[in-house]
Amino acid sequence: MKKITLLVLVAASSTLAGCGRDDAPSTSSMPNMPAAQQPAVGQQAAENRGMGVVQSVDAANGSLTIAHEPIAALGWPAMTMSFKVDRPALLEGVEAGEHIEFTLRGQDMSAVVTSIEEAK
Ligand SMILES: [Cu+2]
Repeated sequence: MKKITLLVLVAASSTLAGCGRDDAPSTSSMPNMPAAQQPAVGQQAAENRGMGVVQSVDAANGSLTIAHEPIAALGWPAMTMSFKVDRPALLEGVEAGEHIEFTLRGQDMSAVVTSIEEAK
């Protein structure tokens, strides 16, 4: 009984992560996979790469808005959203309309941008 409750909680938190979409990757597609071997929920240290177009930069708040492409590792669809940056210097020279590659730390809407480079 205790284990079942835990699995329900894990499933619920997976649903909350990832831009508000139900994108839990493997719970239904691999029913025989032991829970312990599934990707850990809430690995805040993991970094993922994304690509997108800068919509606006808010240097005063240390944030920018990116129309990002899907980020498969996070199960995110393409969308426009605002991100905080890890440090203000990341925003230097970044302008609206710029195509960028970026890295994200975190797996939900509060993910923080840790690097920005111009896309080639
Ligand atoms: Cu998003």
